Amino acid sequence: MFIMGQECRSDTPDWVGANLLTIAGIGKWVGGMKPSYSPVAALALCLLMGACAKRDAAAAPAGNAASNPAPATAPGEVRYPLTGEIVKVDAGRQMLLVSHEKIPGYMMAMTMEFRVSKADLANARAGQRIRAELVVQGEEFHLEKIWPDDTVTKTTLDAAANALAQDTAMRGKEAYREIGENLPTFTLLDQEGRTVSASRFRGKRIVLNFIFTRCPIATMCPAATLRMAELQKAAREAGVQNFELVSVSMDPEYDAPGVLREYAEARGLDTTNWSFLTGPDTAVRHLLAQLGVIREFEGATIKHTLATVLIDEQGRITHRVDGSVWQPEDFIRRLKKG
Ligand SMILES: [Cu+2]
Repeated sequence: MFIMGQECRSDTPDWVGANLLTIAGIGKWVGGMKPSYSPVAALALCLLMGACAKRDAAAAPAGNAASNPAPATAPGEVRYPLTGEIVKVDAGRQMLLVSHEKIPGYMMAMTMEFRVSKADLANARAGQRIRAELVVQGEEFHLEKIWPDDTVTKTTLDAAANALAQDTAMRGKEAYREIGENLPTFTLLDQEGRTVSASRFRGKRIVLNFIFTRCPIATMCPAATLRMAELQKAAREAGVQNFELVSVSMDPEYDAPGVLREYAEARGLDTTNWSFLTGPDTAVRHLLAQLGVIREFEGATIKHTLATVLIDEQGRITHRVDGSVWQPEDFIRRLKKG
């Protein structure tokens, strides 16, 4: 399910009220939607779908992994962490056969079938080690938030996240990277669960931003994604070469690779040169800090700013625009110059 604002105005803080939100069925962009924009510096209070979920960790300081928003939990639903190995991908029945480890307090180790989302199914490979959330509701159960959990992937992601954290610490007050400085080194996972490092984009221009799929404020993340899609189309029409779009999730607790894939597919987004990245919260947190984007968990909400950054072929930051008020033409002009 996707949430879209039924109104696109946001100059007053009353959009915090649920009256601006409507829950639409699986769908596409609101066709022809032309949002008007909130003031540039406005901090958005993004109401998460998890509003009904309890937030014990809410009081923890922002940036603490434990302060991530709780999953959107339906009444009577219980969630268990699950680890195991995919034995078979049954595309026809949209099921994964998984040999899973013991689920303390619920089930012993066994091999059984789980229903998964179409995106998770498309990402799944037989023989792959995964971790996921087992969602049980009465007789119904399925897997959500599936992450690759093999040793190589885990080690690579953790090492990169720790290096990035150390880099922030070493830079101290200069952690924020200004125009002219390099994009920090990072390793994350894309919407297909593949490991992606910053170095993969060397030799290409990148436009990078941060979003999260649960963001219900039409003028914030959804508008940013809409802009990126416009930019992608305009860049292609203008014949811009060696150009990639990167959208990093600021909500990795919820945005597993399959969630990002579903987000892109449901909106008909073209991922041939557009990556949706997620990964350890440590990596995301330090990337946000170094690129000057604020994210704060507050109750069941995420308060965040937005920034769109242009990076050149050598990995240098050459331009940035804060907020969702930016014109694709501004970036196209700069992309054409290179
Ligand atoms: Cu948002």
